[in-house]
Amino acid sequence: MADPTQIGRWDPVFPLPNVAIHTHLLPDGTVLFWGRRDDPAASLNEHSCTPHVWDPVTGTSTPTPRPALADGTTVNLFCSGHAFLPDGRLLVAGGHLTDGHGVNQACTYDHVTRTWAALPPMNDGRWYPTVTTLADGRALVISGSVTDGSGPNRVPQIWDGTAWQPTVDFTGLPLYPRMHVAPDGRVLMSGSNPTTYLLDTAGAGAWTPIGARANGDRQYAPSVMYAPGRVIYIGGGNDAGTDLPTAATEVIDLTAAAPAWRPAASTGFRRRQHNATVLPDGTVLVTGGTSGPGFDDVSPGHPVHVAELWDPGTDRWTAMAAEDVDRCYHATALLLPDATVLSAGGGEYVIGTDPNPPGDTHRDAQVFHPPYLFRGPRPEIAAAPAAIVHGEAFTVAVQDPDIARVTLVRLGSVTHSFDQNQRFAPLAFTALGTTLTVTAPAGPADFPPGHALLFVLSGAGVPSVARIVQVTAPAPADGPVVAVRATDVPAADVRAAEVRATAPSAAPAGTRVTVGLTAQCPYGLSACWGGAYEALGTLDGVAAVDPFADARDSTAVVHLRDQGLPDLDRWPARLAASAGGGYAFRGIELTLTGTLRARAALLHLVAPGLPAPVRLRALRPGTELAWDLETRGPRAATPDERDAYRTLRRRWRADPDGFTVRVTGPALKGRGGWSLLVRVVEDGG
Ligand SMILES: [Cu+2]
Repeated sequence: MADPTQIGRWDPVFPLPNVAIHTHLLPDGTVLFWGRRDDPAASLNEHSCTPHVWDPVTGTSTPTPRPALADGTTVNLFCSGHAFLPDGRLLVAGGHLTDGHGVNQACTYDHVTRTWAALPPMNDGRWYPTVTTLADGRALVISGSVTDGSGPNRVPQIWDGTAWQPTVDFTGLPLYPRMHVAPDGRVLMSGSNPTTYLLDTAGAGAWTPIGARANGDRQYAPSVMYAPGRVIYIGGGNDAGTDLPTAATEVIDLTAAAPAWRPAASTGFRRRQHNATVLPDGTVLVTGGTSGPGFDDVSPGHPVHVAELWDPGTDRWTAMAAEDVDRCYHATALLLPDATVLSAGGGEYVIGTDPNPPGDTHRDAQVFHPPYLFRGPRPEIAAAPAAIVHGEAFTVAVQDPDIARVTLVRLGSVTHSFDQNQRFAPLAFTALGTTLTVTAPAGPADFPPGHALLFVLSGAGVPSVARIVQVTAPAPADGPVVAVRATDVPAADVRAAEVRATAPSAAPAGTRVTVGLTAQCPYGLSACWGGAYEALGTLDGVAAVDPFADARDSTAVVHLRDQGLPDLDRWPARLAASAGGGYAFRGIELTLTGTLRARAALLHLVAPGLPAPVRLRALRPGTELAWDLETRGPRAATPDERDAYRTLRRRWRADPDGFTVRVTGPALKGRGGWSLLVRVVEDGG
C-alpha cells in the first residue's frame, strides 16, 4: 500500500467550470482562474472569457466579471502575464487576439470588490509576456508577441502606479521569460534562452549577461527561486536529434561572488509543460508535463502523472504519488493556504488548424497533499499580524511551542509552466513559550512587497495552515526609500549588453545569409524567436543577426563578417548545441554580388570575396527556402522567381563581357563546390 508519509496523496479529481490556464491565489485565500473560451464549442479566438473564483474551503466556483477596456471593449486575458501589486491587486498585462498576436491592454483585479479596472494601454501588444513585481513595488512587463505578430515586444515597460515607463530594450526575448528579482534588486532572466541576464531597471536600464545554462534553450520549463537568491531551472524542451525534453536541472546562486549555473540532480522523468511549486518547507514539487518528443506529446504513456519533490538541502528528487489526469500544455499548479497543491487545467490549443481533441482539454483539478501533512500533528497559528514590515520584528502566537521553522511564500500567479509571483523566504525567529518573535525579510529585494502565505512548521516538518500577511516597505517617516540599483556592474559587461540589446544600426558589410528555421513551437518563428536569435548569433563567421524573423517565410537573416561564404558544415551542429531541438535547420539562401562567367558552358558568379566561383542554377520546385506554416512544407516560388535564372542567362548572352549583378537564392554546398539556385536578380552596385 502506498505510504502517504513518503509519497503524499492526491484527492479525487473534481470539475471546474473552465480550464485553469491562468491560476492565482488571491489575498483572501480564494483562487482566481480563467481559460481560453467559455463555450467548449466556440472559436479558440474569442475576445472575452469569464474568469472564475474557486474557494478551496467550500469547493465552490463563482463567475467573476470579465475585464474591459476603458471604452467597454472586451479583452481575452488568455495568454496574458500577471503578478500581484504590493496592495494585493493582480496586474494582468496583454492577452489573446489570435495565436502569436497580442493585445496591448493592461488591467488590475481587485479581490475585495471583485472588479477589474483598465490601465492605460501599453506600447504594443503582448501575447505571452511576463509580469514581475519589483523591489520598489513597480511592476515590470516584458516580452509577449506584438499585435501584428512580427515578434516579441522588445521594449519592457514598468507600471509605476501612474504611467508606463519604458526601460532598455532587448532583441531576441523569449516568450514568457522566466524572471526573478535578484538580491541586489536587478531582475534575473533565467530562460528560456541559454544566456541569462540581469536587468537593472534603474535609470535608463541595463542588461548584464551572467553566463549561460549548459542545457541551452529550454522552453516550457519552470524556473523557481526556491531560496533567497537561489534559482533552479527544471527540464524543458528539447534535445537535438531526439526532440525529447530533458530531465536535467541547473541551479544558480545569485548571492555568490561570481554567480554561475551548475548542474543539479536530474528529475526521474524527462518533462516539458510541467509546473514547479515551492512548498512551505522550501522543497519544490514538480507536477505534470510530458516526457514525449515535440511540443506537447499527450499520446498515452507520455504525459507524466508521477509528481516529484526536490529537497534543495540534499539535492535529491523523490517520486511522489501519481495524479489521475494529464497536466501538460496549459496546465497550472498552485500552493494553497492549507499547504496542499492545486493541479489543474491543460489543453485548449491548436494542432495544425484544429483545436486539440476535447478529451485532451481538462476542465478539472486535483489537490495534492504532500508527505509533510502525514508526519504528525499540524501546528496552528493562533494570531498573526495582517501586515509586516521589511526588516522589522513581529509577533506570532501559536497553539503549541513545538515550532522549528517560520516561512513565507508569495501568492502564486501561474501560467504556461511558470509562476510569475512565486517566492520563498525562511524567517529568523525566537520563541518564548507559544509566542514567536519573527523577523520579516530584511529588504524589498529579498522579498518584494505584497501578500504572502505565512507558515509555521513543527519539529517534524509539518506546516500549519497559513495566515496571509501583507509584506510592506517601512513607512517613509522611517527614512528615505533607498532606490535599489546595482553599482558593481563592470563597464565592459554593460557595453556588451547594450550592444546585444540594440539592433545593428549600420547595415553590416558581410554576405547576407537567409537561414530557414522551423520553430518547434506551433506559433511560428517570429513568436518563438529568442532561442533562435541567440543561437544564430553564435554561428561561425556571423557578425550580426537581424532583430526580427520573417514570420511568413519562417526565415531569419544573418550577416557574415566578410564577403565569403558560410561554414555550412558546422552551422547545423552549432545551432543544435545552442538551441537544442527547438528549431529545425532547413537550409540557407545567399545574396551575392559579382560578375558572371561561363565555365564549361555553365554560368558562374565570381566576386573578390568568394573563395571560388559559385555556380548559378535554376530554382526547381521543392528547393525553395520559404516555408508554409499551414502545410509544413516549402512555399512555392512565384512564376517570376522560377524564371529568374533564365532571364539572367538571356541577359548575360546579350552582354557576355559581364556586368555586376546581385543574386539571391537557395545555396547548396556539394562535392563540386557551391551552387546558388537563382530566385531574385537585382542590378549590382
Ligand atoms: Cu498558450
